[in-house]
Amino acid sequence: MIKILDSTLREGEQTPGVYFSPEAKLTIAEFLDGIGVDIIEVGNPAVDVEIHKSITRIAKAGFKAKIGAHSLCRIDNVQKAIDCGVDFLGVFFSVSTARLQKDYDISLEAATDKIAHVISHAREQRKDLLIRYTPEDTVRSPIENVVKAASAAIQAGANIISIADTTGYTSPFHPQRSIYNIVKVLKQELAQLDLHPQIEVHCHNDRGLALANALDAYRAGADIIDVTVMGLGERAGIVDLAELLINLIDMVGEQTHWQLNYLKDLYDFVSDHAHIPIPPHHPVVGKNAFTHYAGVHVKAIAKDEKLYQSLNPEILGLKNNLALGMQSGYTAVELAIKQIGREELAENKELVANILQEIKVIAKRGTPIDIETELPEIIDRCTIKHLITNMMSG
Ligand code: HCA
Ligand code: CU
Repeated sequence: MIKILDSTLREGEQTPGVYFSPEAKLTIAEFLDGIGVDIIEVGNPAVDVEIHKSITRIAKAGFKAKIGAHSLCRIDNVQKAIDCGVDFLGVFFSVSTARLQKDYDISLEAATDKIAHVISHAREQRKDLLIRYTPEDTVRSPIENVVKAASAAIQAGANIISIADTTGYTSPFHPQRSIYNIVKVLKQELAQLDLHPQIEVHCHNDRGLALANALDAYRAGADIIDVTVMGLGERAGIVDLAELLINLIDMVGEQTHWQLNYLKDLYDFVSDHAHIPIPPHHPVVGKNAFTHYAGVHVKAIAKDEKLYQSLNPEILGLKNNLALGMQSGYTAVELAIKQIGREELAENKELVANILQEIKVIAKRGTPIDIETELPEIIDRCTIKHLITNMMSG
């Protein structure tokens, strides 16, 4: 079964301006654990003492999920992570030609020795630790460098190799840049050395293809996929948790264990604490994700919601709903009137038509019309007008 690593508390906190307090971090971890995420990457303890404390606290909280720390490829950093009592350690060090030359100024051999040295240190201390090695910017690195570094890491004790698309470079539609091929080739090359690590993928969204690439990697046999809530992360972020799960439930071909009904509350919580609104049209958890608006749509879904919905909102603990505005038709007004408990008025065709006309005028202000608070006022105004007109004509 595919595993999910959520990095909202690590990669997500690398979104400019985002800070999650220790309490918020614990609540987010609780939600993620409830959803059934396999690994929660909480942060890098070397960044700040508060992060160190949060990782330690979450690692001790007794979650089902494995709790992880992120670390530079340095003994002192790795030691800090181990001291937090984590189940999972992620060590990253790039072996791309450009990075080795321009950033680190070391040879591939020296890099490989360093990776092996740091990972052996971690392994010696904790036999049960899940250790991931990420050759950062994997997808723009020569495959021979990746194989060399990955095999050294595995021999030193790493269980997982992560293919990082650090800059959102891969594409399912570009054979030379497909993560599908990279997963296949890396697995093959390592298998030839009799090495069989779990393969993880970390896809950035710079080209808007993070989700497509993650699913492409899944098809190629990746074992673990990285996500964040709202796709938060550096620059354009990474794969969005809700979007990934909603696609995987159709792809895995067996019953999944994910509790999707927690997603909406988790997203609202993260959005509040990150001070980043969820776009209304965001798939799955956006305010409009199950809202029907135009006349033709509302008329059809009144008969069968599947006519304009391929997802079932109930699996998310949600319901579909209506919007009112310029695009609305008669049925929407009837349904909205019933929704606020004024069924008796829905029979009055002339009144409903007047309400629709008024809604179309109000819609020109360009913001949504709230059914619960505004519709009653609109009804009152129209009812009075309606009475006056009837009195005058009577
Ligand atoms: C980073 C870069 C990283 C690392 C991923 C990993 C990436 O912010 O440190 O360690 O698995 O995108 O390559 O997020
Ligand atoms: Cu990243």
